[in-house]
Amino acid sequence: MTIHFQSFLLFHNTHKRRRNLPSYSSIIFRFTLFMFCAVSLSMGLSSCGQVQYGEKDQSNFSNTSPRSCAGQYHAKYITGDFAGYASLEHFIDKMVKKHGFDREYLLGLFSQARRKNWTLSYLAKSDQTLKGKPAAGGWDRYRAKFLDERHIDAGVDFARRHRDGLQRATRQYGVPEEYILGILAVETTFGSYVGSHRVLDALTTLSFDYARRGDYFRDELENFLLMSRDEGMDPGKPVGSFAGAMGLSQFMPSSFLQWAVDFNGDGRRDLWNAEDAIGSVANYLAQHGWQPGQPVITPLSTKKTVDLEPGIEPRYSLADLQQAGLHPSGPCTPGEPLSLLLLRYQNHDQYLIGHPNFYTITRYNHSIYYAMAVRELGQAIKRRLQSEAISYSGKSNQ
Ligand SMILES: [Ca+2]
Repeated sequence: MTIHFQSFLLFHNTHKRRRNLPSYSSIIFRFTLFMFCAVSLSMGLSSCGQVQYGEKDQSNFSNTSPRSCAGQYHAKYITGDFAGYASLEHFIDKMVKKHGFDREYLLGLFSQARRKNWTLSYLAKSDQTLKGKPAAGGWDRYRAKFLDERHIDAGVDFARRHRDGLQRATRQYGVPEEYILGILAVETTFGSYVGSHRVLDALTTLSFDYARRGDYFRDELENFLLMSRDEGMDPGKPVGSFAGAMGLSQFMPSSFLQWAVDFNGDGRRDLWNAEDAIGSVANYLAQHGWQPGQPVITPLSTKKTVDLEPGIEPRYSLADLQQAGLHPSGPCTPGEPLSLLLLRYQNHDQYLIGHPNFYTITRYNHSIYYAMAVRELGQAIKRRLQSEAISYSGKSNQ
């Protein structure tokens, strides 16, 4: 797109210097100029500006117009850290054929990408720690990272500044404010830390140097380039987590394409914007099955060893749990699929029922402790807001 536009300017300037040409030449010249502009425009659209999405993506972009690739990138071949990577060249071939990207634009872009070795070693360690059963005290340690005054204060401040957006999201998507707040708190402490790694570097490194999950990250890289083009974003600019998660809500590019919404109405989906992040989190939960007004967890009482296997998956009925000597402390809807949750404190274990809404939170991050921290932090922020509202109301009535 850049090249075509520059070519047009060069020609246009030439045209300005030829104003005194004879009329016949002028007609020929103007016709030539018209044809050149038409071809340039056509090439520009076909190379970069035309958005071609799969069926699944089309509905998500119905309210946005196609935009051009942003950024000044152009090269004839890949230089830099990824020079000579045949797998990257195949990827670029795919982006050109499947989505109509300009090859030289992508060659230039990936010549700027940097290989991040520490990302690879960090992910390899993360894979190892995922194996094995949760250790005693695991929930104490996880909970302590989030359930503190810093997160609660930040949540109260964020809720005050974005009260209208939170209320609108709850009305529109049926998700209570405290769960939106809980996710934004655990993900980035409301934007205090959204990551400092260039998404291009993270995803390119993980796509072509991390064999174990290369397929996954190549899909995310593909989605990242589509996202950047659609939103008119320079793909060399966004920063995020070491794995390419972006914005206050830490969406991966595939989640962005499917679930991000323009909630402040400025025509762009921007997860670094608080209001768009609020709407996008609510939309994500709603689309993953959030049931308004339904419970999330119910504590279980038990006095003997539990024989059932705990886990995220909702594979038990209420009768299954009761037969195993587990009794809910609150009402449960007969017939709903339930998860048996285990929280491992230092000195004891606690079992809870995870209702379908709990399972929905785990679709954001597949971890029982993550979803529990989201819930507890959201509840803590809600209680603080309520106590301050009562305090304020009491003062105003005096
Ligand atoms: Ca927006």
